[in-house]
Amino acid sequence: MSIKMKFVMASATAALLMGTAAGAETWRAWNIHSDGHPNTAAMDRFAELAAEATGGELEISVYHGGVLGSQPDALEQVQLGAIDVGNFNLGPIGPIVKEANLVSLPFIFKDVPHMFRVLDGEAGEIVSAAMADAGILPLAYFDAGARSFYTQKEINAPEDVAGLKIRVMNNDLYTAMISAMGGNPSPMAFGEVYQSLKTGVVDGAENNFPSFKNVAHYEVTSNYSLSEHLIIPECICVNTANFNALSPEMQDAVRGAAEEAAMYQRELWAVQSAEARAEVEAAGVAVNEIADKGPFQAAMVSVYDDYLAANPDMRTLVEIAQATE
Ligand code: BDP
Repeated sequence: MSIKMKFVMASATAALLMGTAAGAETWRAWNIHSDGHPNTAAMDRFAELAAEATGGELEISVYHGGVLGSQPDALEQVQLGAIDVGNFNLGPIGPIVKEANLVSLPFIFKDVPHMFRVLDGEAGEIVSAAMADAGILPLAYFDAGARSFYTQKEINAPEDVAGLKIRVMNNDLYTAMISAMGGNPSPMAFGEVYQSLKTGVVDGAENNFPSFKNVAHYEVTSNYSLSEHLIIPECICVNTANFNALSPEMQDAVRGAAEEAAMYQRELWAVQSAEARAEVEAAGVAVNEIADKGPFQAAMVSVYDDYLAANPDMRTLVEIAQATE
């Protein structure tokens, strides 16, 4: 039997299981990244797997390159159900869902595996439930590595950030983080950063290697300093009501597709982060290790203190994360 035939039969079986009466449904999916980024491949895979698992009952049209709007706008659209699903970063979710801010506290995680252990545990359950309540239900989580600073000079200590205008994502915690190092934070949409770096509107930004490479920020930057100050997961997140409106079988199928796509994303991420680093280095970007990150962590004490004083109800969540081995 040809592969195509097998697929048709598998789809027909799935369609029978799902019940075909309602007819196919189409979801609009948001993705900020373009071709060549691991998340773009993972979102395409998610759409494919969802179609397969639902026997074609759910068609997901993925709009890449942020064409459906900036991330903060797209998140609002998801809450309203105008965009059904997307690959979102938990950073810009923080201003909407307080609990999601756990992951935006600088240096809260020891490394990426620790971040996933926290997400897979009690803290993660609290964060996911709060997101779902706000209309942004996480189906699975992506690896987004760690974010580090890039500017026209080496950063080795917080003093090196002092006086620099640094672009950050839309979240007061990032503004506080840069201010605590003596820098000038500049919240800005991702799509505007290249031009701002190029024309000197900002002196630098911070991101992981795949995103740094994919949107060509490395072309207008000379140094990437491994501060690794933020380890922010990303999700495949869906409008909660639209997901709940699916039959239980369809929900299982879509969740399974998201989980499998996320596993695929994590594999791609490992390979492509290393490749992206090698590529930007080959293109002339100097990458430096930071011998002692202690001073950066010390500079964040006031950020934690101020944040927890203003949000005392976040203290337990922070403690659970910090106590996670
Ligand atoms: C990338 C994230 C994306 C963010 C972007 C940014 O994948 O969600 O919008 O950084 O810095 O790494 O805005």
